[in-house]
Amino acid sequence: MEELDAKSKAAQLRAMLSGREGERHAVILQDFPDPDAISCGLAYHLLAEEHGVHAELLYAGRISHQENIALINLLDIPVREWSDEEFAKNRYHGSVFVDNQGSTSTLVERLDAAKVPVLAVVDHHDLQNRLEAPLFTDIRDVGACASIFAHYLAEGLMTMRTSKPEHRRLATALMHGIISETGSMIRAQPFDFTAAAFLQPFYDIDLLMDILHQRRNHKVMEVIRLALANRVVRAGLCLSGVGYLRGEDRDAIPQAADFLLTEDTVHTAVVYGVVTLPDGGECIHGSLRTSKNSLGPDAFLKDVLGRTEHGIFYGGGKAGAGGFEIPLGFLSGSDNEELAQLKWNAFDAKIRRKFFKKIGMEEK
Ligand SMILES: [Mn+2]
Repeated sequence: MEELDAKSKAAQLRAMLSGREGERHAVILQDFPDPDAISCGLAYHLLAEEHGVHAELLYAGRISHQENIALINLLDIPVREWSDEEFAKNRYHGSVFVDNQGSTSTLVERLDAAKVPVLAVVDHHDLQNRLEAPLFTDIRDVGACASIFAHYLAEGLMTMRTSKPEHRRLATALMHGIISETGSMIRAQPFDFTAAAFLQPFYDIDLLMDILHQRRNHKVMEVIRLALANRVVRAGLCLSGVGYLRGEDRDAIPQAADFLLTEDTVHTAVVYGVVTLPDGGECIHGSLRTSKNSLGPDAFLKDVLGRTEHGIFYGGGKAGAGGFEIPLGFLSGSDNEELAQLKWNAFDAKIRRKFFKKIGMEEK
């Protein structure tokens, strides 16, 4: 059944791409792209190229995780930060969302405003209903989005050759996406394993090692230290607020959550902080990691945090992991130290209260 379905999706994607020669597509990654998203973007870029379509990988936030920077540099992946002129002058014929459905990208409204139609969505998160009727949709409950693209390749959407450096780089990127997204295959499903088996003859072992063995920088170590010091654990739920962070250090948050989850009494770790955005605004970013099978991060975060006045959920997730973003709006901006501290204390207390209330462990 899975195979049949995969076949029809690959064929549908081919049909969507054919006859579009000369078009330019915007591949939208989440604001803080991870290896899964980046590798999917690269896969679409190369698949599109086969059909004479030029696809550009764009994101609105920042790439800061040392592993991701190494991935982009070592594999020469053409990804760049979105800039203001981007959607003007009918630059793009369509947009493509990979590893997200628009709910973790601030580019959706800008694409709407520029009347760029959504062509395709390929994702493995729960259905978000954020995007209007794409021509092609492939949303599956699998370990990594990169596995979906690997299956397209296995289905012959593009003939992979070990003699082609760009194909080896793509296989390496997708393999890295699968490894990092599935906790080194521990959370992988059969679909992810068959994807990895297909990629194996093509990926570059030395490059993959280089990307995986990036060391943590000082700031990440510092955020982990703060997360450790500030953590509160109740009934297996560990919460930790790390205060204010620069945009470029935002990826320290999921790394701190990964680390807090390694404590033996903890089944779920949530780390959050106030991140300064490029436009000077502020936004609370949080990451959830769980090893508890009965806890679905998507439903849990939606339930705990609710939604904005526009009906958009503050958070969401997939098996084992989730994230949330709460814009501070009017309360954004640099304040004097005292006001900044008051502001942090209020948000920190509010978030802790909401999470602990959900598990029946309200703070006194
Ligand atoms: Mn993913």
